[in-house]
Amino acid sequence: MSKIHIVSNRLPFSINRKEEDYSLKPSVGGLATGMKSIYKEYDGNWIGWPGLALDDLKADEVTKIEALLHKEKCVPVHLTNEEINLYYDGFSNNTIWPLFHYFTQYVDHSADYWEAYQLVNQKFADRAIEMAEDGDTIWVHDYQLLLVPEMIKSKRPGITVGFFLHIPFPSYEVFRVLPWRMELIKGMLGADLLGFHIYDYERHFFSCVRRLFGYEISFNQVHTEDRIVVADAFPMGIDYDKFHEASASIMQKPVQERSDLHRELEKYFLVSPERQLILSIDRLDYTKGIPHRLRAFRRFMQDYPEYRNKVTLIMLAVPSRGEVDQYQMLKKEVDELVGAINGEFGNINYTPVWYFYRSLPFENLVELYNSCDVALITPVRDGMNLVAKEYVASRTSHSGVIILSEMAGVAKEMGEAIIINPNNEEEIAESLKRALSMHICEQRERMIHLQDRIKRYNVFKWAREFVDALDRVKKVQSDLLAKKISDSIQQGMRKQYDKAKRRAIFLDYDGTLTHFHKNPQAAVPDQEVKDILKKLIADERNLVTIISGRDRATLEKWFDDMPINLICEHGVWLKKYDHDWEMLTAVKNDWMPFILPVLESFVDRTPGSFIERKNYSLVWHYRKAETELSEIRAKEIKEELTGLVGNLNLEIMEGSKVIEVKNGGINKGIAALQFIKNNGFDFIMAIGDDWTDEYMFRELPKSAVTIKVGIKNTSAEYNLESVNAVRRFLASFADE
Ligand code: ADQ
Repeated sequence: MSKIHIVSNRLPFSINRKEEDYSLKPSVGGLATGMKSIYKEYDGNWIGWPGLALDDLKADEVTKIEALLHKEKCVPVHLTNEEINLYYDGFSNNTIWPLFHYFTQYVDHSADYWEAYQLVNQKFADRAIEMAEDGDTIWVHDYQLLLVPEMIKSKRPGITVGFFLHIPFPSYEVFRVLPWRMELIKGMLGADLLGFHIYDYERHFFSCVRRLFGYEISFNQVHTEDRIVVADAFPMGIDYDKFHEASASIMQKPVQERSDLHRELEKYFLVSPERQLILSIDRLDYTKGIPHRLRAFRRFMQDYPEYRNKVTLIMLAVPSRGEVDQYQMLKKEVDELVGAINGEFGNINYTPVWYFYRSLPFENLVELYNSCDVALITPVRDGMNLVAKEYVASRTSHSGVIILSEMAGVAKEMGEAIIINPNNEEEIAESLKRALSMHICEQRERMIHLQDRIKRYNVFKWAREFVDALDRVKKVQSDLLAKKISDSIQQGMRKQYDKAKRRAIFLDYDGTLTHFHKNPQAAVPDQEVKDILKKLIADERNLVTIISGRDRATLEKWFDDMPINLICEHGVWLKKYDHDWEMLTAVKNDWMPFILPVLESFVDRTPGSFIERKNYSLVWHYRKAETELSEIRAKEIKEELTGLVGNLNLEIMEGSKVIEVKNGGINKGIAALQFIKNNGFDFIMAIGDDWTDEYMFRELPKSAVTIKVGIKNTSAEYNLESVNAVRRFLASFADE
């Protein structure tokens, strides 16, 4: 069975040092729980940083730690203090984290960080590659390792790579700010499957891919030059039963066995049974909107004085990234706000905000989830937010209300929560009032629905769905790759080719022999193409024809120094190398004055697009225009033209970033057929990249070798992945 290995910044254990002795402490986070089930089941390794700096360890300590980790099938990537400082605190947490959470003002673009990020990502990739064999899967996690998928794939294409991003993926307008935006996307595109928490992040990612790389995206598949990459949304879940069962058992414990915190809470309710508790739990991070929440609570105390002395906000903040300036400032702001609110509304018997700046043991966390009437979860940006799910899972009584920010990924799954805008203090204050006074029947109705969903789509299901989706991606890829020309297929073709006495070779130009250019007139044939063509032509048995949508003048100018046949404007014109141009079918161009104004109106409204006038067709080019706008415009233009072309016997053709209006009844297939008619060819080959070439693939005799460029659905018999592959393929015929 092929294995699944996990790569994440941290290993799922932390290392405890007691004098000379070391032990491992398992992490309890969501990722560790979900992934443990996978890497154990699939007999893989977990590759990650063990959490201690290499410079702080002696050689024998490293050996001891490695041995402990080895038993758990964990493979350490050791990092020095400097690497941690630049790669982790630096690029990961000071560049990507603020940028991806829309805090552009905090983004640090230090080149040192970027250097270290690349080097450390390479370390992770190398370690992962060492552990995996071809056919295995490596599942890479999160924003610290965005370059790893490509680093693995480029060295070992036989390994399947999955990637999951745990934080938001920002919109293009934010992402474009980064100097290394191309590199990050390229890194991610090394994966076969990319997972995001919600569709919005996936959509932003696609938008960046389209705009930065111009790759075609159909449904959720990105077609790169030589591969298909799939992206999808997988909302991460929690270990529901663990929280639910812990909560049930804690509540059944006899009083003397209960934790101090639990007893304190009970005492509090005993003294004032009317009191209600609001819970707020996060890492102390500027993305979590903690000051906004405190201000909203102050507003609530002001607007609804009847709740003073009756409602307490329990605010837990886990210390996080304390060495970073912004986090220190945040801590100060939160301390001051808590002080101000308690000063303003508190008295000897009443403290409105109970503030804890520390991490709590699991049991206490569940007790709090269980005891608080309202969970106030108001991040300004959050990839998912598992606290909301943990609160739901712990509510064994089915009561309780969640107030949830629309900016958290989890809000998409929790329609039954009260959804708020975290910047709207008034709305949050009102929602607090609504939550605290919500009838118990309504609370239960909402909570039962939430529990149903979160229990079903738990962290194990989430991990399983990702792995199943990876299998489906492999199937899609292998179906498309089934047409790829292997060495043995190529040898077979070669035999046919050698035996043949008269060969017809049809070659499309743009996207087949040469890459697309933003300016079509710049796509002049380079020396390599010319050399390949010349060698093919030098064999007397070969009749080589460039078959293109281009106009006569351009093709003639580019190929006037070689004895080659030309078919242009998709089959309107033919020029045998020693003859004049002839028209294959009688066509007209008196329709142009009707169509031209329509195209012009689209040029005016789509900056960067332009019109090419050929003798017998008009082309609207939009490769240079802004991608998303031009795709909308392309749909509009087709709709508008469809109403006009019917009566004029015209056709609308959609090529690669072009819409062409031309005479009906003409295409590359008809032209190629006319050309080979009665000519006794015993070897026919056609290569092309877009759907205008599909006519050729369909019309030519079954015995013809038809080849589509790019991994796409096609009626051609074979696939070559790129222009470069076409050149190599043709050169191999030309050379021998
Ligand atoms: P985080 O930003 O860490 O995760 P979150 O998903 O809420 O955010 O997870 C926090 C975890 O810490 C929870 O499991 C919670 O129980 C625990 N925790 C919080 N306060 C605690 C305390 N005082 N003591 C002990 N434990 C405490 C990132 C992304 C999220 C995404 C997750 C998972 O930022 O958006 O949901 O990854 O993909």
